[in-house]
Amino acid sequence: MEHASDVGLYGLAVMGRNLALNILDRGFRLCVYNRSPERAEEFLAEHGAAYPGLCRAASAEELVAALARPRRLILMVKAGEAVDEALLQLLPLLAPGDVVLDGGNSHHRDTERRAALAAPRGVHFVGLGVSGGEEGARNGPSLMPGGDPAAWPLVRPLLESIAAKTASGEPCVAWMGPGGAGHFVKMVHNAIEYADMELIAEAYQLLRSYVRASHDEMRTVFAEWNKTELASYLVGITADVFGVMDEDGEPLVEKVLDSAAQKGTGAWAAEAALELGSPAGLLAEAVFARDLSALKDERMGASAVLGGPKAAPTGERQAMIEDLRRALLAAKIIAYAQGFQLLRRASAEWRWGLDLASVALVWREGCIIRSAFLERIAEAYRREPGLPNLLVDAYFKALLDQCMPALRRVAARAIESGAPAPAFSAAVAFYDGYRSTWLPANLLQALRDRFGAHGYERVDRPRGESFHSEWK
Ligand code: NBP
Repeated sequence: MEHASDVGLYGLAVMGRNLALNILDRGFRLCVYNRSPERAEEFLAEHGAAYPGLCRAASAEELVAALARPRRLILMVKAGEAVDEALLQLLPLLAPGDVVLDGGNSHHRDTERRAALAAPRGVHFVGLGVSGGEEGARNGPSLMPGGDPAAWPLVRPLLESIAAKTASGEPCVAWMGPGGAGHFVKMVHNAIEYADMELIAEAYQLLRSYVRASHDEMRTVFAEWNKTELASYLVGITADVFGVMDEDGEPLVEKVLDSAAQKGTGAWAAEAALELGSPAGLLAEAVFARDLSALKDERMGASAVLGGPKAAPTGERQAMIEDLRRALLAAKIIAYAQGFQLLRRASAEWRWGLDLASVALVWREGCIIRSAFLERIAEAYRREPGLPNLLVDAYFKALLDQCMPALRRVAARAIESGAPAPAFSAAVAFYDGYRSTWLPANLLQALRDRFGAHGYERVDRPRGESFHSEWK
């Protein structure tokens, strides 16, 4: 087994197992290791015969000894302490020039801390964003590597080989940047995924409650929307979900408890947006909407106490469905605009030099937010790499001109009829805020100066000059 393997994989839960098969299918010799030996034993028993290039290590020492140098070792363990424990175990065994890639959903700051731990040994630590769930890992994920740039040439052939490919054969992987850039981009991907899903859920709620569409109709509506600018993996699988019936013939989705979970990356993105001062209310609302849904028992109690409108809005059905399609498209553009604005802020703050066109291209296939729409985002950043916000790109501005009136109607109808649509509402608020030449922040500044002598700038003086007044 000595030095026989091209790649090592540490961690054989759902993602690790699927990634292992993907790596083997691309012709790499792979050595696998898992903390509990049963998982690795089972994996070898199941797949050893089909893949002669597969071997199993019984310890971290054996895993490291099995790898050709410079070693390429992917960690696919639970994000958090497990990554630290695995890295501390491996570091003393590794040599200068070896590369460790953390394929989990780690926080970008943890990645930077770990890279600093690995650097004195000459070991390159790469934060590798992996998207697409188990299906992506198996058939080709979207990959977002970042960290020590010296590692890129060493891992590029492997990552390009296992990544998802576009229709024209381009691999959905690109070097994101130094430090925690790869994991930060993956975190923003997840925040956009949360927003995409919440907007779809709000459209479903309104189709159900005020268009009173049947599940069969909703399946058709989403399948039709999937042929428009909304064409995407998530819209496609939404149509599928409406077509699945429970044993009693009722739509299965209605049997699912309305209490959503979250694993943390969406919340991290909202925290990063707050930290960097990058307005991302829609992305944050998508996380809070899950948190609110999880208060199921409290909501049940409050529904008996708090009043609100009951009447469903009326209107012509087809016109309302088309309004919902346009509202979904406009709000989706705004969600992506907030996500890319956050990436731009982070890149400027930490000097990552993120190529936003390249980020959009990497998400075109393999990941959960994959869609044709991302090609348009890439084009926008190719046209103008310094674009301040996607909303002002000519292509997206034209779509927003067509769709914003519908988004306003949908958000207003939702509010009037008492249907919570926080993401649609946040989308309108961001759009209007971003296009305002004047916001009431002058009063905020005056109040801050009144109670805390924070100072303020004046409209009739150059920026940067601070004034203080007696407001009493
Ligand atoms: P899990 O996140 O469920 O982690 C299980 C793996 O971590 C097992 O191999 C387990 O070993 C190992 N592990 C743990 Br727990 N503690 C350990 C420790 N102290 N030392 C060494 N190994 C330890 O696996 P997953 O769902 O395959 O996800 C892997 C990573 O990929 C996570 O960061 C996840 O967030 C990310 N991710 C997941 C998805 C998805 O769809 N599931 C998508 C994208 C990214 P054991 O067998 O001995 O317990």
